[in-house]
Amino acid sequence: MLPLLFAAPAVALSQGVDKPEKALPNVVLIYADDIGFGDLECYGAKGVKTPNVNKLALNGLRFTNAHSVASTSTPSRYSLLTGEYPWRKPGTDVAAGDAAMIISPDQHTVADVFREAGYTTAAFGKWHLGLGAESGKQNWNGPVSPALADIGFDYSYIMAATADRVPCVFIENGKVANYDPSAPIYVSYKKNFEGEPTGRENPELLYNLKHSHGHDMSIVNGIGRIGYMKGGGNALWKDENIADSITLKAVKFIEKSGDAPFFIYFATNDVHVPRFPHERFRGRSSMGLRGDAIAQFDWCVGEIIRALEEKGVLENTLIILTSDNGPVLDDGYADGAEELVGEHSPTGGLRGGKYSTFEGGTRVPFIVHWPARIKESGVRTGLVSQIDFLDVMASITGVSSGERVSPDGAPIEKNTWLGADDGGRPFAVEMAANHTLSLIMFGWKYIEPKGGPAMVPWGPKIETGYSAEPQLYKMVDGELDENNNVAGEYPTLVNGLKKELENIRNRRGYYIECR
Ligand code: NG6
Ligand code: CA
Repeated sequence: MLPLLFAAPAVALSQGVDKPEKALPNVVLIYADDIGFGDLECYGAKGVKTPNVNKLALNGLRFTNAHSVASTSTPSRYSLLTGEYPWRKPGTDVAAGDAAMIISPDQHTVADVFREAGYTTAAFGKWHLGLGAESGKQNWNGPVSPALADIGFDYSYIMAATADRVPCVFIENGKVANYDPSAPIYVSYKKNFEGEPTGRENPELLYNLKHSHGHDMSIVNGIGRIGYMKGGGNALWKDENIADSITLKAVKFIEKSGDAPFFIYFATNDVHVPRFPHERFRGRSSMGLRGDAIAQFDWCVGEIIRALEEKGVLENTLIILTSDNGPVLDDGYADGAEELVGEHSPTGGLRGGKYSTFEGGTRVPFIVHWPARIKESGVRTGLVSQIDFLDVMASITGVSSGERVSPDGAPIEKNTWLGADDGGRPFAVEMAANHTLSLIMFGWKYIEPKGGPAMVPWGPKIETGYSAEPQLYKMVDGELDENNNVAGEYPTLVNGLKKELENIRNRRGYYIECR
C-alpha cells in the first residue's frame, strides 16, 4: 500500500458559498493519456513535481482504488463516454487515425446528458474514437461527418487519433483547423504516397525523435508516425506546441462561456508517445522527456484552474482528473524513458502496466475537486470505475433521478465520487489489450484464463498478466497481492467469480440487480 501522501485535514476548505446546491456545477474532465497510478507527485511520483495536480488533491478527494475500464485508450474512452463496456461493442480496440466514428450518433453519450441538462459542451485534445462514416474514406479537405457535434459536443478542437498516428492536424468542429489549401491532405493506413519519405527509408529525416519499435511510416515534424499522410502544410501540428494549443483553446472557451453551465472534456496528449514537450518544460524532471511531459501536463492543469478562477467559477466547478490507462516507458520511441526513470515507479509499485490485465494496466489516478460541494477533502479508498461517469453525471445534473441511464454504469456511485461514502462499487470489470477480462469483487481479483504471451510481444517491457490458467489474487494488508496466485487454494471462489463474470458479460444492468 502506498503511503497516504498529501492526506488533507478533514475540514471544510470552502465555506460561505452562495447557494451552491441550486446552481448546476460546470464540469471539467481532465483526462490524461498513459499517466500511471504512481506518475503524479501526490500519488508518490519521484523526480517530477506536479504542484497544480497536488493542489486539486489537497482541496478535493484523491482516490487510491479507481479504475479505467480498459488498459488501452480507445476502449477505455468509449466506456467513459457511453457507460457501456467496450467488450459489448465490436470495433472498439485501439483505433487507426482513419477509423470511422466508433460511437454512433444514435448512442446516448455523456455529452448528450449534459446537453439535456442545458449545458454547453466542448471537447479538446486527443479523440481516438474515429471520425466520419467509413474507415479510410474520409475526405480530410472538407467537413468530416459524422463528427463530435453528432454525439453531443457543441464545440470541439481535437486530434483525430493519437499524436503518433496520422493525420497530424487539429480538427475543429469537424474540419481541419488552419487548413492550408496549398497542401491538400491525404491519409492511408495501407500504403505510402509516391515520393513521400518514411522513417523506415529515411531515418536521417527523424531530427526530433527516432523510433524504437513501429512508428516508422510518414514523417511529420522530424518524427515518424503510424500510417501514411501527404500534405497538411501549415495545418500540421508541431508536437512541442500540442499542450499549448489545446490548453489555449480550452481557456478561451472558459473565458467566453456565458450563463449556461459548461462541460469540458479536456483530453491531453501527455504523456502518450511521441513525448516531445515544449522546450520550457525540458529538464523540469530528472526523467527526461517522459517526466518533462508530466510537468507539462501539470502546467495544463494549472492553466485550466487559473482560467476557472479568473472567471470566478472555480468554486462551483466539478473537476475530475484521471487517466485512460496505465503507464508505459518505451512505447515506440527512443526518448530515454526506460533509461532515465531512476527511482520513480510509474505504476506506483503495481504489477503490469499499459496493455496488461494486472492492476498497473487500469488502476489510475482519480481526483475529484468541487469546493462548493466537497467539504471534507482527503484520501478515499473505495472502488471506483470510470464506467460510472455518464450515470454519475446524469445524477449530478438531474438528468436522471436515480435510475440508470447507461447500459452498464451506476448512478448511485455518485455518493462515492463526491465523498459522501467510501463504500465504492461492489465490483469492477477491466479489459486488457487482448480482451482478457478481470473482475475485482469482494476484495478479490479474478483474471479469466484466456491465455497469451507473458510479456507484451511487440516492444514495451510489460507483463501482460495473461495466462491459460485462472488467476485469483487476494487482498493483503488492504492491497491486492498480484504476486501470489491463490486460485489453487480457493477453487469454489474461483468458480463463483467466474460465474459472476459470466453474468456481467451476458446481462446488461446486472449491477442494479446485484445491489
Ligand atoms: C500501439 C502503439 C503505441 C500506442 C498504442 C496505443 C506501436 C508499435 N505501438 O500500437 O505506440 O500508440 O498503440 O496507445 O505502434 S493508446 O494509449 O492510445 O491506447
Ligand atoms: Ca492511453
